[in-house]
Formats: sequence, C-alpha cells, structure tokens
Amino acid sequence: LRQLLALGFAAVLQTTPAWATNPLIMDQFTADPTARVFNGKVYVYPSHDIKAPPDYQGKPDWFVMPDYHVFSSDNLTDWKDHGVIVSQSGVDWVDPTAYAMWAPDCVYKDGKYYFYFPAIAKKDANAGGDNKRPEFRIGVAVADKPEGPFKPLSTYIPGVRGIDPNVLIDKDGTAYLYYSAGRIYVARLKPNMTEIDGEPRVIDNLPTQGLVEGPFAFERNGIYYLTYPHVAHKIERLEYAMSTSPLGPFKHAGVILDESESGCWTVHHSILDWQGQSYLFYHDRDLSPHFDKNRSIRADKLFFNPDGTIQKVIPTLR
Ligand code: FUB
Repeated sequence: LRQLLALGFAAVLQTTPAWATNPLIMDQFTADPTARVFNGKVYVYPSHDIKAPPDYQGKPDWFVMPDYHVFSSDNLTDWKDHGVIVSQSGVDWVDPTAYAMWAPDCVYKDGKYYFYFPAIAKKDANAGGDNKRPEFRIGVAVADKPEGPFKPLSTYIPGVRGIDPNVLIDKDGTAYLYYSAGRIYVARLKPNMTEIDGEPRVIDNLPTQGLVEGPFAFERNGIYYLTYPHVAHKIERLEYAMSTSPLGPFKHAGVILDESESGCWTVHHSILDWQGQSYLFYHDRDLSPHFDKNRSIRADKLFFNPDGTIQKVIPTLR
C-alpha cells in the first residue's frame, strides 16, 4: 500500500504544472517578456535593460536596451539563457548608439521562427524610401530554431512606424501584426511574414485618454483578445478588449492586472497556455526597487471565467 501511495504521489507531482519562481531571471535585468511554447518548452523573449554604459548619450533616467537574449524552461523555474540573439550593433538599419531595442515578439510559421523587434533606425536607413529621420521602426530576424541563430533582415518592415510588435497567427494561417504608435495599430502580414499587406489601421474603441501601448493579441474559443497596458491613472495597468475578429471592432472588457504596488511605470506582458494552465508573463522592478528602467520579468497564473472574461491576476513574488 505504501508503494502504491508513493507511486500515486509521484504521478500527481509529474502532472501538476510546475510553478514559477518570481522574478524569473536573477542575473540580469529583463523586461517586456513575450512567452511562447515551442517544441513543448517555454521560450521567453524579453527585452534587456542594462545600467547606462560610458558611451550612452541618452537621458540618464531612461531605458538603456542594447540587445535581446532568449531563455527557455521546462518547469517555469529553471531557465536556460541561450545568450544574445539580436543586438543593436548587428542589424544594418539600426542606430548602434540608440540603446532602444524595446519590446519584441517571436512566432513560428512554416518551419521558421520570426523574431520581431522595434529599434531606432539610422537616419539614412531606407526601406522603400520612407525613412525621413531617426525614428522607431520594426524589424524582423529569422531562424530555424527558437534559440537561433537569428539572421536580421537588412531593412525594417516598410510602412510601419512604431514600437511593441506582436504577431497573431489566425486559425486560417493569416498573420496579423499589432504594434503601438500612440494608439494601437494592426496590419495583415504577407505570407512572407516580413511585409505588410495593405495599410495599417487603428484599433477603435480602446481608451483615448492616457497612453495605450504593448499590445498582445490571442484567440481562445473563437474570441479574439487584445490585451494592453494603459495609463488610466499615474502608471500602467493591464487591460483587455474582446472581439469576434482579429481586426475588431474590439469591446473593452476590464482590467487583468492592477497598477504595480512597487510603482513600476510600465507593465509589458504576454499570455500563454502551457500544460493546461494559462499564465501571464509581465515585469516589475523586483531587482531594482529604486529605478524602474531596470526591470525583472515574472509569471503568474491567469484564469478565464466560463463566459470568456479574464479574472484579475494576483501577483506573487517568491
Ligand atoms: O521596454 C521599453 C518600453 O517600455 C516597451 O517597449 C514598452 O511596452 C514599455 O514596457
């Protein structure tokens, strides 16, 4: 009987999803986590905050973000750092002095992994003749494996100006690029995943007062969710809207995560399902309590109600 109990206990341990230990990464600052499941493992593509180096020319209290690492885990507690996958000095069109490698995303399509990242383009970088001054553009790097090596394309996506790319691949295979540029935009991607098909359009019905950025869209049981940080009061909180189409119209549906108790100004995020449980990946400033441009990524369980609405996430730190 004792043996049977031990076997049963071991089976329960094996089938119970492991629990995240927050913050997830302890040896460097990480922000803006996009988590994806590839080949049964969780891969997190965050951006990378650093302390300002001597050659940094920007505002002293601003983001300093030179490159991207990717991390993988099969238990949400032990993370493998696969190293730098894209850096500001390794992309032809990116200003290598800007330190503005902001929130990225990565998706899989037809045997390739597409990594989307915003950065400030060099003044003379030119894709389709539409770059007039240094400004945020969105680039793509392509790999055969989720951890790379990633090969960045020599130009950014023509016709897109903005930050915080997020790609949703719909059930029919159509890919949509969401991004922010004051408001949230969406554009269909061509099958090559590196150009848009038609003009980007603004997503209607989202708050017009206070910054809205960092879109993360997904589909669940026929409902399209658009989740986004919004400054409703002083700092960002996570809100969401629902629709029956990836292009909208969306209807505001509530708050997923209240303003951070730490006062961290930003709360970029992503949502994924893994081993039967949904998780919210987001960041706070756990490793840098006095400077919120040095952030740290977290994950917490997220639950849906039977009508598809989302329950508020309770942050944990342990
Ligand atoms: O990390 C830099 C920027 O801060 C991101 O792109 C925004 O979403 C905000 O988190």
